[in-house]
Amino acid sequence: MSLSEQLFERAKRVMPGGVNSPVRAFNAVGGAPKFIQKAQGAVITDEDGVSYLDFVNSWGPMILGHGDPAVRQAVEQAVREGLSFGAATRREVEMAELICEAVQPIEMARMVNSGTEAVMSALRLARGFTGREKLIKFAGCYHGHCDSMLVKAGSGALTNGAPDSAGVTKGAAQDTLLAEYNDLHSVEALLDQYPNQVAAIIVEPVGANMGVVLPEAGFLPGLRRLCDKHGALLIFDEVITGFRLAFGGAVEYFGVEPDLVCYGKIIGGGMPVGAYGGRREIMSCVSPLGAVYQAGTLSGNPVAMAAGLANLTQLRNRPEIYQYINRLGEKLAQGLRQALPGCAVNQIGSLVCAFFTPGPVTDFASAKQSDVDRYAAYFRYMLANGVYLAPAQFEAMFVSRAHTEADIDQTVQLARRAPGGVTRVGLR
Ligand code: HOZ
Repeated sequence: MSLSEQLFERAKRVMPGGVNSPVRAFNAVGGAPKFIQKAQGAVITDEDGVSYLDFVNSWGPMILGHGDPAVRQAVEQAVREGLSFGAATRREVEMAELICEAVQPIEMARMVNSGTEAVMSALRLARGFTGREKLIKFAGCYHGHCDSMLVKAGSGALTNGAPDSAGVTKGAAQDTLLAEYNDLHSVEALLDQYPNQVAAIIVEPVGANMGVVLPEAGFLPGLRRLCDKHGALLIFDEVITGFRLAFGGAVEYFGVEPDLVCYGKIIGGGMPVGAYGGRREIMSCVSPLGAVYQAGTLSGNPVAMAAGLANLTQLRNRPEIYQYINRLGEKLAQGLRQALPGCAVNQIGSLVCAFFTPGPVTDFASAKQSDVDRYAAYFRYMLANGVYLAPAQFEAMFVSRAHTEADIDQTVQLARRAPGGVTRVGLR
């Protein structure tokens, strides 16, 4: 038994499914999860000393790759100064300034500890600001595990067959209205059906938790227009796209201004963190300025802020990093399109996803057409040959600055020989 397998046996006795986040259990792809001991650059190494080219990248935040020297140095310095004070610090001011500078519509931001917290808080704020109760979300979009968002949710909820989670009360879910991604008519119909009742439309500007699903031209501007017409707020969940598609995230990339933006791990360079922000008028409703309560001892934690600042500052100062990772993302997608015939490969910037269906994949329904057993066979082959992909179809591949052209070539070559690959068509 490998050390990973031994750890998994121990873990299953004391942790649900042996993991602290469902997708890590490898239920969707089979086999025991790899227990990761360390990572450097584009490579992660498991407890058995086996190394893999990493396309998970902690689900997004390692845009610079693992173990970036400046991030490590900043964390070491912060640790020497103190782990947590539960009091205001310089670094959280710098982080809020950086976010406001990066993303035009954000005039004020509040730090929290995860994307889930950011979304939960932004939704409460939208309701407090508008005095309305209903929310529109899109089938297949994942916004963390707060109750009102666990309705037709993507990511691990979808992978594990629980897009509508047990334990969510009717009361918590009844104000969540479901629309179809890339379908403005479905949004408009809900706004018409519930006049003056919708507080906010929340969307992943790029769907990245049902695989990667791109917004069609006109979809995001259309949401902006509908929000303006009906007096609802537009919330971008940029947990995946923030600071990745561009320094200003999807807001900059698509040129559409939401009212509120949510961030998670992406602003922490690998540390647990999140933030939400928006126009001053709206953010002024947050306590202690306003009546919408939200708080947290670890919010703005100095070590998390240090890691995030070191990460984001490099991204701000070196725009060529975006050109590089976006070019590699495109190269990877082009390679996979040839390597995996009959698969729809969606890509935007450094986010890539191969669906085992001819596609096109444009929404939740078309994403679910993917043959997840074929994905699992493909995943297992890639893993056995040293490439670590997301252990579920409905996730993204993340390219980082640490990946090289040769890494991409090697990955594509391997995919050609994998089950489903061009040299293995018909074999499983
Ligand atoms: N929700 C994450 C994927 N979109 C998975 C988190 C994790 O397992 O670390």
